[in-house]
Amino acid sequence: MNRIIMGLGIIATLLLAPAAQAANLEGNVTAAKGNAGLIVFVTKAPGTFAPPAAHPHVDQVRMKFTPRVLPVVVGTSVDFINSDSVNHNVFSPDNEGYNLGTWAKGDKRSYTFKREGVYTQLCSLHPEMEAFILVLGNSYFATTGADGHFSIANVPAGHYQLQVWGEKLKGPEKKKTFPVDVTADGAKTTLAL
Ligand SMILES: [Cu+2]
Repeated sequence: MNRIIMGLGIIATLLLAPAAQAANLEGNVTAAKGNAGLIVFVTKAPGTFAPPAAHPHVDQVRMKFTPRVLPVVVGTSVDFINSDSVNHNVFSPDNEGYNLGTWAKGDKRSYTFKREGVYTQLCSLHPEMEAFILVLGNSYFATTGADGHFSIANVPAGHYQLQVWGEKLKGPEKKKTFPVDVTADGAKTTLAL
C-alpha cells in the first residue's frame, strides 16, 4: 500500500511540475547586402534534437535548385527530386563530400547529414546550378522574410548566441555572434551585420 501511495506521489509530482518555459525568439536582421532569405540560428542549445520524420526536399525545377537555401538540424535526411524533363546530378564537394549520381524526372535520391556545416549543392551537368544546405546543431533556426524579420518558436528560456548565415555574407559577418536572453515572455532583438 505504501508503495502504491509513493508511486502515486511521484506521478502527481511529475504531472504538477511546471513545463519548461519556452517562448518566441524574434527580431530583425539589418544587412548591407539585403536582409531577406538569411538563416538566423542559435549556436548552442542544451538537449538533443531529433531530425524531422518527414524529409525536407530540394527540387530541381526549371534548371534551378529549389529552395536555394535549406537549413536543417543535424541527422536530417533530405530528398533530392528532379521535376525537369532533363537529367540532373547532385553532388557536394564540402565536408565529407558526396555524389548522389544523375537521374531523370520523377526519380529521387536521399542523403542524411550527420555533420554540422555548409554543404554547397552542385549539378555536374549544369555548372550554373547552385544551392546550399546548412546543417545546424539544434532546431532553433529561422529564415528571414522580405523585411528581414525572423521568428524562432518554442525556445526554452536561457542565454544564447545567435549567428546569421547568408551566401553573400562575408566571413566576419558569418562569425559575428549576438547574445540574447530569452525569458518566459520571449525575446525581441535586432541583429546588425
Ligand atoms: Cu542539372
